[in-house]
Amino acid sequence: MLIERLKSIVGSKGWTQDASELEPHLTDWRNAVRGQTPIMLSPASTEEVSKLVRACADAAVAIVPQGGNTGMCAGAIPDASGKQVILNLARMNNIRTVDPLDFSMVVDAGCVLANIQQAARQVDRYFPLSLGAEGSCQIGGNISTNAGGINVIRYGTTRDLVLGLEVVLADGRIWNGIKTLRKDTAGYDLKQLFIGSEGTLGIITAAALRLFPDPGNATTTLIAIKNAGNAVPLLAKLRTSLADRIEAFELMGGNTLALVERHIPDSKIPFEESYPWYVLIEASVEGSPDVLVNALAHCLDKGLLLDAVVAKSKAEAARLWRLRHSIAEAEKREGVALKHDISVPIGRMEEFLARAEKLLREAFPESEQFVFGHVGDGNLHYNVHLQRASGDSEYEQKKARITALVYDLVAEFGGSFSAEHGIGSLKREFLSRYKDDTDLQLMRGMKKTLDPANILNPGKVI
Ligand code: FAD
Ligand code: 2HG
Ligand code: ZN
Repeated sequence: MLIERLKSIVGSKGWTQDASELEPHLTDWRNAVRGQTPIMLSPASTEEVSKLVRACADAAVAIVPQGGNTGMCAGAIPDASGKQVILNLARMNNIRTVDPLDFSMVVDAGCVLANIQQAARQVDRYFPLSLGAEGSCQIGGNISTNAGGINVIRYGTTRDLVLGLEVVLADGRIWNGIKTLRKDTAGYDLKQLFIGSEGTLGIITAAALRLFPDPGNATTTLIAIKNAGNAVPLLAKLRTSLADRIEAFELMGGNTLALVERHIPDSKIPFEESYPWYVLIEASVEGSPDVLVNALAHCLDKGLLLDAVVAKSKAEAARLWRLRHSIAEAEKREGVALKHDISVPIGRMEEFLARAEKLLREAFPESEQFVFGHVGDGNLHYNVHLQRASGDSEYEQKKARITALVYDLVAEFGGSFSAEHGIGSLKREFLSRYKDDTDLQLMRGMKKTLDPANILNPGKVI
């Protein structure tokens, strides 16, 4: 009965029950989780989303919002019960308005991130959110996970780029918070509740986004460094010398880039010799490239860097960025990586890395760390590979102990066990372990208020 009602709301183009069409929507990008669903709904408008949610609320059936399904914590995958419906936003992909004078645009939630960047560029504006999955992730998914990516150091996380939202609430009401105001202190800032809530408090159907002047052709440089600790003073020096015009500052372990060379065709680290660590930077120094060259020379003199390659063309820059953006894919091809998307205070990064390495070497000598990430934001992907030498249960136990070791150390350093990927279903147990009781009580209270019947993405986050 409900299924027929849902089908009639979206019409024949808006649903599927076909097993092969459903297949890619039932498992996450990492193939860590597999779920089941009776139907996937693909509404074409906010009104359709509203009617679908009302119908599901009437029948007390759970809804799992899904964007590009590139999330790292399986938040967009239904559980195994076969009862939760998937609500996929892909058909809601209109750029509603782009206003270069207001430095803003309004887009449907299902717009693919790369298309949004392109639409901004067409009017000489810049939307800075950028990450490896930008060709397939959707802005609704980015907002729901408060995605980070490579440009946070200059422009902030997704939260800082959202001016307004339109959200369908758990009872089907449409909350219209689409505004492009920079200043608005009239009451609580409700949009903040939905940003980073991973589909558990409402379904985002549209967003007003903040645009920036196009920084033009930035200069891309790959720098070799001796140890990860040098990245921090290197960044400090470059930020001051370049008047903060660093757009991206990404750290990559030598073994991590070697993994990319091994698995990704036509990828090559552009140095004659191998170095222990690399930093990829993007600096908007168009018109005054000497500033960068001089700053790099100074860092060389101070022993902060070993070697550097400045991209001489857009194609060369793209090849360097391809190395960085292929890491997740290379790790996937290599096999199971224990992912730890952590953040620690930037000033204590070196100390954290030294302690973590020592603890892991002593307790799990057979493990290897693949460390990379957005070091300028204090956010590292501290991924650990463990050969499956032992039986299944021993292997699983070891994985859990490694994760506990990393997260306990992160907690000791006052960091976060989830810097930019969210909680989804994969990190729920850690939320209750590492969050304060008052945090958890407030979060549960919000969930109860906004979704009292628990139909929005149950089993995720909280
Ligand atoms: P999905 O995976 O479909 O969904 C993610 C969560 O949001 C789920 O809980 C889902 O229910 C919810 N959701 C989706 N759409 C909506 C909506 N409209 N309303 C309400 N809830 C919704 N992340 C980073 O932060 N930084 C990176 O650098 C980064 N790099 C990546 C590189 C690769 C190669 C890959 C595969 C992923 C990467 N990610 C990164 C993970 C990142 O979270 C996602 O790529 C992206 O933000 C998720 O968007 P999505 O549309 O795929 O969302
Ligand atoms: C990245 O920065 C993504 O490339 C993915 O956040 C991180 O695969 C990972 O661990
Ligand atoms: Zn990342």
